[in-house]
Amino acid sequence: MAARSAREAVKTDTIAAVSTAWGEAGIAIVRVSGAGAVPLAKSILRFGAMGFPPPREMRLASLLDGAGQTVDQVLVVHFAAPRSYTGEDIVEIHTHGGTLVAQTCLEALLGHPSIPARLALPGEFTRRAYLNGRLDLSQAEAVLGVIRARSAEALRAAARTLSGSLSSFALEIYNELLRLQGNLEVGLDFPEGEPPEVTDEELLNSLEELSEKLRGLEGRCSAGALLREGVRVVLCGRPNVGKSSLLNTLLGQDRAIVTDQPGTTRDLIEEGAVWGGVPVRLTDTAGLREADTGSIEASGIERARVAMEAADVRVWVLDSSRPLEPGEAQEIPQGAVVALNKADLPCVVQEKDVQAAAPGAAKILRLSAKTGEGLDALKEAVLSLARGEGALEEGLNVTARQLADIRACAHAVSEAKTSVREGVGEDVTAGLLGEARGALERLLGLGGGAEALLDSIFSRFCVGK
Ligand SMILES: Nc1nc2c(ncn2[C@@H]2O[C@H](COP(=O)(O)OP(=O)(O)O)[C@@H](O)[C@H]2O)c(=O)[nH]1
Ligand SMILES: [Mg+2]
Repeated sequence: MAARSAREAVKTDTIAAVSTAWGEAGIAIVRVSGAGAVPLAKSILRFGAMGFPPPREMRLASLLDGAGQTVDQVLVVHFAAPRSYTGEDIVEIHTHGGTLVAQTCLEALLGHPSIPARLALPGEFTRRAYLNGRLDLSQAEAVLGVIRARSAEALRAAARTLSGSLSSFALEIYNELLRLQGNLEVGLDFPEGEPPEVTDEELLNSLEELSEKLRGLEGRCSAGALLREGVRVVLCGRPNVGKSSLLNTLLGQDRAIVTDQPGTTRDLIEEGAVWGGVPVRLTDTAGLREADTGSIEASGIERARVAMEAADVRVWVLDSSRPLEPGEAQEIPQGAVVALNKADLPCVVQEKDVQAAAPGAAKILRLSAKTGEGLDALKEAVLSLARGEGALEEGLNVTARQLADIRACAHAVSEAKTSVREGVGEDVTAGLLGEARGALERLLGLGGGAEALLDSIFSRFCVGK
């Protein structure tokens, strides 16, 4: 009951915020949403002879401060409920840029003696859009994807999700699950001997089709998650093999210190780049070797290990101009890209030697941090590892949470297939289909997302969105 009334309050308060970034700029936009939006706007604005604008028409007005003095000439637009971003009455006041005008406008709105309004919480406008059915949860999260996009490709993926590509595809799967589950449950109510609604073969075919669709969706979403979160790439290997040089050449700038003294890089160095439309976070690490415990170098090595754990792709750097050190090739982690650096020098270590010593390596490439030779191939190898099956042009911008929901759905469908094949019973299969459906309900926020989930999603937004 308490939770419900909190939610009602969230829905009915009038909220206001400055929706543009702080600082000097051409304009700033103050946004008000809720039943008090129009009367509040009228109370702090003075319009010319034409009066308050009809919905979706912009008009000039004077913004008044508490004492009735004109503070600024502003443009005002009004969106009437339910045809607005939040589904409520919205008024937007476009002031001249500069923090003070927008702040004065906001204070005038929040300080009205008889029409209550409060400052919006982070993401609250978008949360209301979701609560009022203007967006589903996957679209609401895509709004943040659009705001945070770090590359043009990521922005396109977020826009596809926002326009409903993910929702419509997921809804199609959802409805199919509902239909199959319904058929099974009808079958359950039939007395012995009645013909079943669907044969096992039909059911298996339908489930197979669903699995296929979910695989496609998962591929598109992993590509999109990549675009959204960026790929974390860690450069690791023994000291002096050229990790810092490689970072610098990849970035086109001298970011990390390069010396011929082993153990120079001690802290992690992180920089962002965009490769082939994908945002990448590159981390240079201290060389991995035994160091005196407690030394500065030892703590750098510990951080390097943590960074390696968290990375999407590990690039293991070797110096191909000198024989490998004992145990060096054996340290190469499974699935790493091996960079045989210093290819500009006479070659001592061959690809095939590394292949034999580290059969788990995903790719072995000769390159030179000094001349830049082989670096494009390295970028391509990193991206193709991170991307997996999905094509970026089809990518849907999803969060890790959404990807997990899609995977949970696919998992339940595949369990359902097994249960049909093994003849475990229709009630079990129906239960699994219900689970699959539940995962999609979470994805889309159908039937009202749990309050805690909504809090965690919308708290990542800025105030005013
Ligand atoms: N010839 C040549 N020297 C390199 C190359 N990459 C790095 N070096 C040299 O190798 C030494 C160690 O490089 P650094 O980047 O500090 O290695 P780190 O300890 O792995 O970070 C420096 O003297 C670099 O100039 C390369 O591709 N070719
Ligand atoms: Mg270094």
